[in-house]
Amino acid sequence: MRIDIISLFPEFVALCAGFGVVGRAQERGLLSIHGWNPRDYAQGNYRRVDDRPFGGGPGMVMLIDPLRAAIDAARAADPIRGRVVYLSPQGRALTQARVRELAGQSRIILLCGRYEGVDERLLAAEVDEELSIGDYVLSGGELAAAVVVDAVARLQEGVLNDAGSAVQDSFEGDGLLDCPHYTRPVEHALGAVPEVLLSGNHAEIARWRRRQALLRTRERRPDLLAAAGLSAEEARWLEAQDGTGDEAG
Ligand code: 9WO
Repeated sequence: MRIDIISLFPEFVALCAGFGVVGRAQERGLLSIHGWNPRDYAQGNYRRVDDRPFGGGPGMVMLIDPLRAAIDAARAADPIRGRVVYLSPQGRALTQARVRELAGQSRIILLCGRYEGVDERLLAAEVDEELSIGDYVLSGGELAAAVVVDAVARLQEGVLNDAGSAVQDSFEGDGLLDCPHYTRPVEHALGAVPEVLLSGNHAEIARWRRRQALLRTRERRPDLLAAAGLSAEEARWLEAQDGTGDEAG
């Protein structure tokens, strides 16, 4: 997969993608990231990329032409069309389902704004999809773009060493939050590992994990529970739990 980043700080996004699983994806040639800086396509000695908003008010608005030239340059570098995705708080919510859909593309072009935003005419003409990573405002789209790159990269075939780990993620498999995880040592000053996980009884372990996931999802994200498709037996079991924590069993 090829990802192009249109940004005044394209190296920043690339740096975010340089470590761990995503860095390895690049080393293995499963992912290539290319940055395009509108400043390089801006005119005049000052290479302006922004100007004051019509109608007045605080902040600056990114100019159409340097952004369009940067997008054109990215397009000219590869014949794959690639969807242009703009990261902004006004976008549709990024979900794991949308991540999976993006991960299936052979190319995406991520457009990062700065200042107060981008001239609406550029967005209308060039942007195929506007995405938000959450209901908060950042100082630019770059961190949101890095989130998209990370989420999409780890789903590329061959990136995760264990093929099962992507489907076991929260949201990906059963629509529930993940269960708790434990590793060595069994006994620690901070507590013991739950007995069931040491039992070797895989059916019991699976049931315990599922129930832990149900408890946490009800506690932390009740909104997800409705869509998770509980069996009648599970719903009854959950109903009978008092809701005072994750440790019921
Ligand atoms: C800046 C500003 C300055 C003065 C008055 C009003 C203002 N609004 C903004 C603003 O919202 N700037 C945005 C910064 C413009 C688009 C890029 N920026 C951005 C993207 N901030 N947060 C995101 C983002 C992207 C995806 N998901 C969550 C947040």
